[in-house]
Amino acid sequence: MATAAASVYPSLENRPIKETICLFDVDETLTPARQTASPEMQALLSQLRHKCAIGYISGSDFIKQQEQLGSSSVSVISLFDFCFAENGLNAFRLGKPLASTSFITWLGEEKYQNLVNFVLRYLADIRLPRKRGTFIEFRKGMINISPVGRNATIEERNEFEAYDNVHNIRKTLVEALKKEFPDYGLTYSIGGKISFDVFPTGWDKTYCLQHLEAEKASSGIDYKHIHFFGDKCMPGGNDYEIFSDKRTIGHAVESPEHTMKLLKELFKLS
Ligand code: M1P
Repeated sequence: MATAAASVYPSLENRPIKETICLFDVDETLTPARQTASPEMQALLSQLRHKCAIGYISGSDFIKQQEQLGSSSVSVISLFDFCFAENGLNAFRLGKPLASTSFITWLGEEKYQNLVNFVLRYLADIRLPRKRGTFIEFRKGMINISPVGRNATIEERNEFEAYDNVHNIRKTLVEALKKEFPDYGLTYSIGGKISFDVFPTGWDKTYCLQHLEAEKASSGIDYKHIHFFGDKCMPGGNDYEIFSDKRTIGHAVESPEHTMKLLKELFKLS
């Protein structure tokens, strides 16, 4: 299915703007947070893909992008040339997986359990308006920690976010983790509404750029112009590193509508 859909577009070597790629964050850049992309956004991305390569880069796992950008009949890997889930630790090029390593291999079981045990004890000792399920999500390239739990509904997510804005639940837990594990080489990134990501320092969204750089040797395409669009581009946000990386041209957006406006202006789309 992915190959059939990709064949509608010129091959990467034959795109009119061949050395350009547009990379998009997902939540609040292509879609409202944890929701689906609008038909207008899907149509615009399809138009853009006739001109240059397109990809997404997300801290979330692949299942979420399938829910938000794909559908029951369309695989998300057919909609983008490059799909970078978990900051590029789980990556696809034209529907085919690219090689990568994992968080657990890098950290090791012992340190991992020290971290998990600390977090579970910490969360057991705090009281919140609500707690739901899945407080730690184990992913290939990171773990995601959520005090309210990843099973929270949209209403419960919003409630936690408002509570966290006042009580700094996530920031305080991050500070405690930094203090407890100063030598673990981990980065803590508050990117969404109810959780934060924990990954080896350097495995932020810039991790995916190595896959694009490798294109020069594999397909001969030198992506000289890597446009990145994201909404969390301020220091501390999970788009900051890739937005400010010298290899990218960063665009800070406020919403999916803003992304569409910029794309229309930059690439003369309608
Ligand atoms: O895309 C940003 C973040 O989205 C989710 O965050 P939350 O559920 O807290 O809104 C998570 O998947 C997180 O990993 C990701 O960085």
